[in-house]
Amino acid sequence: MYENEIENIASRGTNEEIYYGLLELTKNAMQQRGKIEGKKKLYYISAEFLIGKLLSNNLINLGLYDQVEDALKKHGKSMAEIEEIEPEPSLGNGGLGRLAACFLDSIATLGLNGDGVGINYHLGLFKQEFDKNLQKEVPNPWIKDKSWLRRTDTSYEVIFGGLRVNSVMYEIDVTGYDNKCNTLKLFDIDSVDENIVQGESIYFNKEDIRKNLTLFLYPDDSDYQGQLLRIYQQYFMVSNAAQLIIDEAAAKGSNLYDLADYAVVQINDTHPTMVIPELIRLLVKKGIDMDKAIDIVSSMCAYTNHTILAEALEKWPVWFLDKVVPQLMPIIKMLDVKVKEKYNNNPELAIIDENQQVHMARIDMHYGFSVNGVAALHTEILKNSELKPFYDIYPNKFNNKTNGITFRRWLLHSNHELTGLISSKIGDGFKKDANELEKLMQFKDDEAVLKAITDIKMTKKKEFKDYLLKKENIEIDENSIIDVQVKRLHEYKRQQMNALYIIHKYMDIKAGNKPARPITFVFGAKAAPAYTIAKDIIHLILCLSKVIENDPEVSPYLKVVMLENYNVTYAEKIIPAADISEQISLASKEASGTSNMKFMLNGAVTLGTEDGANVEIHELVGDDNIYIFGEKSDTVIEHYAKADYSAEKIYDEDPEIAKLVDFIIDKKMFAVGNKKSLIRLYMEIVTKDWFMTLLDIKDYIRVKEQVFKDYEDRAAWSRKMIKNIAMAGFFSSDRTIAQYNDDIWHLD
Ligand code: 26Y
Repeated sequence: MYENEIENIASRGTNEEIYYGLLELTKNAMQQRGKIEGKKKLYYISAEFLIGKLLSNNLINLGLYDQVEDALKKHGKSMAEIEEIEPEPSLGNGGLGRLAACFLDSIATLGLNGDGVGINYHLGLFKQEFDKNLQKEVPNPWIKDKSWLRRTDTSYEVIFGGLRVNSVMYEIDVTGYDNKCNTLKLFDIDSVDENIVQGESIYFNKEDIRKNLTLFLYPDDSDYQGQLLRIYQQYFMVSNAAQLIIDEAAAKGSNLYDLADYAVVQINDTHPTMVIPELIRLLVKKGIDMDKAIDIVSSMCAYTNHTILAEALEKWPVWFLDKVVPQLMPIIKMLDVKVKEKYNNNPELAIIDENQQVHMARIDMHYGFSVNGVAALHTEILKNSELKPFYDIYPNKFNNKTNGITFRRWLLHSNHELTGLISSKIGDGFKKDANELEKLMQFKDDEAVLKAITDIKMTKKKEFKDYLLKKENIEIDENSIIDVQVKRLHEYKRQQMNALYIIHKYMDIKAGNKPARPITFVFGAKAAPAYTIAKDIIHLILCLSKVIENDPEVSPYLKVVMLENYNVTYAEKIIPAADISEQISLASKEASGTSNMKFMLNGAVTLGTEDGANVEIHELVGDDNIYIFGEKSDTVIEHYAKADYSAEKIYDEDPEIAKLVDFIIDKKMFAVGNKKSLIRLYMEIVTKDWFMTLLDIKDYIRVKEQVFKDYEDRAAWSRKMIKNIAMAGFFSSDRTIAQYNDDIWHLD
């Protein structure tokens, strides 16, 4: 199909013309496919959908990719250059948003009736630029006249106290791999005004809701106007979702008493929690008795928790909600009273606490039917400590759903070479059933296959080298070991510990110990605009990069690269090129991690703590094919309980560690950096170190040295790579989604 059209498009003059031609063709082809249907529908509500560029992925899922690539080749073009034209949608931040995108792909691939519901942020998450080795945030407009978005006639009124706005629903088709389509529904308002953002700034009048409501994802919330705006956005998202759910069910014949036969809602972290009181409110408005409405809604809402960081569990002051969503407050108060009556005023279970704060996750746990964590260890920690009081009263609600990733994007699209090799050895079955990857183990001693795998890694390193040179004018050595840590910047993820290792290595080389082979350390991370220490850590990394570059004794052996504006597109380039995957969070703090799975699938070996899904990777590949270091989660949790961890004590008693930390404020660093920022970070690490960097630094250095040593046995390393690829099947999001459906959603 489409031969003539594709040939015609490929013959056009400019890459732009080709891109827009392919965009239209792909959109039409998806419409032709038709929609997945069914009585019951899943609504996956999420503040983020980090969908990445869509052209290649959609072509792969439609089975048209090879045909397009061949046609382009005939005209001297490649998909890679056409893709450059496509803007990356800026609708997410990190793992939670990318997970939502992988899930949409798998839901459609499995033929399940399920849509995403979110917000159409015009300027998205900020775009990151580096200026004087500091992060600068600028707006990231991504919506063009012609895009994947389709404007619909669906519109709802959303009321915030005295303020009324009308929504516009946009849709993006999501095609399954060799299957029909679902849709991602993104709500916007007509009156939004991009002009209230002046020039390169991400600051604007936060009170002008009509103009700013759908401008940014996570606008700065360091002041209370910013926090109120978050609530406006959240309510806007869920009020639209709730109205849509009720309309769609009614259109299919629901009398609303049976709404749960038509709809199930997955609440992605607490950001969409207000969908619970909003659905109750709407059902009551339609004449359903309050208690009945609560029962109906409770039987159709399920909650996913993505964090155990106390500060990330959302709490809003009652007066905030009174101001933004006065119509919801009586319902939230009533839900709270019922809990207090039932559970004897137990303060740990209260929705509204004694300080008049509304605990969003507690609404989900009391008034939803399922609570899931995102990796085995994470779910155990939720049950046994973080959410224990809730597990005690609702043991049957708790379940684990270990995260997954879509192999269409993270293997078929991002690594054609590896995909080709695998197909040639074990056939194409793994594309539909990822567990078939295990068949690769028959080749674990096959020298030709082992060599082919290392050759592909080299090809991807060269490709990345070229990309980086063109994009950022940075040159790396493809023969170096490429060690990568890419993820949101957060102290618990411990990018600062990786930086301390680099300092160690720098000093070691200065002392005359040259590494067997050069090493390239790659970072990619955005820091939240108001998170000062996170920005200081970016500054540290950028300064280290300069100090090393300026030092001819060290620069032949070490290079530090901080990618500017790390995003999905960048991830697709760097992950296949990585030798080592850094997953070094403080044990117990990383709910799951998903880049760990992407790296493994592309043949990188993990250097990590026993945290999140690393634990499951470790179990699958065995001790010889992963590098584990650091304190275990039990010990860490004990340190927190006893409050007995002291960074200062370690610093005072261990001169080797002190030497590394002191380098942050060395005159070499001051020469290239900002004194205030470096001193602030130094003080933070010595006096606070909330995430216990100094606890694990020595073990980290020890094990990392071992990694670099082992890398030199190329044949043995290649066997580690094949084992990682072969065992990655468990982390397909097709498996995760099948489990969500079997245990929670029960769609036909
Ligand atoms: C500030 C607040 C509104 C907020 C904004 C974004 C809170 C949290 C987030 C994002 C969280 C996030 O991305 N969590 C990650 O979810 C992944 C998918 O489950 C996990 O793999 C990862 O461990 C977790 O950090």
